[in-house]
Amino acid sequence: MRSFPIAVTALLAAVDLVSAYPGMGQQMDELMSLKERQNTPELIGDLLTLADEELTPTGAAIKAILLNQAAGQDATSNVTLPVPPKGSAACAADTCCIWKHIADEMASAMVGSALRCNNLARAAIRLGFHDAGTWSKSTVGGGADGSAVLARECENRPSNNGLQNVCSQMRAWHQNYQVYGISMADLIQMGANVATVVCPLGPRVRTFVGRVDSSTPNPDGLLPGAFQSADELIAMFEDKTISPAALIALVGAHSTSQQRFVDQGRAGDPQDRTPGVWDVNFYDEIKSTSSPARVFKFQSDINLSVDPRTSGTWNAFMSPNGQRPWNGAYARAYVRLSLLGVNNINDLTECTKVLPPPITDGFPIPDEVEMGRFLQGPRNRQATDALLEGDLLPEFVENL
Ligand code: HEM
Ligand SMILES: *[C@@H]1O[C@H](CO)[C@@H](O)[C@H](O)[C@H]1NC(C)=O
Ligand SMILES: CC(=O)N[C@H]1CO[C@H](CO)[C@@H](O)[C@@H]1O
Repeated sequence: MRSFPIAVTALLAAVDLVSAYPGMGQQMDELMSLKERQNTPELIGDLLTLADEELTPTGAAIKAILLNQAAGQDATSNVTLPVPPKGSAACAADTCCIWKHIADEMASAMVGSALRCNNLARAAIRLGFHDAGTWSKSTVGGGADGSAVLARECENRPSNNGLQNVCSQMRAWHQNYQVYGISMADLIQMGANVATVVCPLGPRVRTFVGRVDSSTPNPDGLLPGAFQSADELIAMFEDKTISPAALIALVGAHSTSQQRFVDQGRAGDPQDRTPGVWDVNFYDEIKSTSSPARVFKFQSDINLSVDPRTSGTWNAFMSPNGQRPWNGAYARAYVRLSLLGVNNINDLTECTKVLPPPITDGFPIPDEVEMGRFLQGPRNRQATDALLEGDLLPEFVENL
């Protein structure tokens, strides 16, 4: 840390101080309060009008996360074992109990044989964004209300192309668990957070339940496209109370992804060299002039990586030092995103403890040779499909 030039140090602090460097002490606190004085993050929902003395412990905790005063991730909280069976009185007595059952079921569906996160996981992360992201300060209604599934936005809006399978899966899970009183809105956000933490190196984003569902279609036109300019994207996210720095953290979710519809001729091509892994190679690759053939870059990501308002944050998330600040910044930004349009924040319950543990100690690529061949080679259906499923790549790659 000491070897960073001042500007980089200040930037890392601005991006995410608390969770990147817990307990760094005096020097960092000063940088943080400087940043805070310059640009206090906005509050959202009922937190805009509630006085501090009216806040529940959870309301106060969320407010602290939004104001950069507490971490948005939590690697260690855990449930008490044994977990009561679903349907038991003991399980019904604890709001988070049923969510432990749900999170376990989700986690096992979201990882493949290579221990990378799979298609369902990626889609669940994107769905979390697309359900919540239909809210803005300048429109009415919308947000994290389950409408992506309940109002069939998934099926009816081109912006949700590729999310149909995860929406069917959410519908099936909801069918199985609605008897326990869960909302679709919470199910979708739980899905996103389980998916994020089962991706190797992904943060364990603090997770809250108690959102209210809606089956009314949300405002349309509030989600971004891959050919938009940095100007448009920054304005779109600022209208959601998401700062340019937070936007840069959030788009890092493309670290895991494999596009299908931006260029259908290249369906399954990943956005960095390590699809299914929540690492910072995405930030490197977007700026690299020597990416392998299979890495497919969105123009929107390229534009954001070079815009003067966002390039500093982008650079701070690149390797070799970007992982920790990125995870912290992503988690904080995602807590905000997951609560857009939610007007009962003060009544929510924190259930982070039900999430699987994070994989924090690095992730050696188990099929490095095959991955190298895949990345450098022409399109290969077998390898692409294995990658989509989070499975080990086949040993002998034949071109199809
Ligand atoms: C600048 C804003 C953004 C743009 C323009 C954008 C655009 C896109 C596009 C075009 C795809 C590919 C879809 C396909 O062809 O299958 C995609 C995938 C994805 N996006 Fe974004 N996105 C943005 C922000 C975000 C954010 C904020 C998140 C999450 C927090 C996110 C998470 C994902 C994930 C996980 C995928 C992979 C989905 C899958 O594999 O099924 N994106 N995004
Ligand atoms: C919670 O406890 C279980 C059982 O001991 C363990 O497998 C799991 O890794 C723990 N989770 C976290 C987040 O530490
Ligand atoms: C505002 C901005 O940076 N837009 C650019 C995004 O990328 C495309 C393709 O390089 C450029 O044509 C735009 O000018």
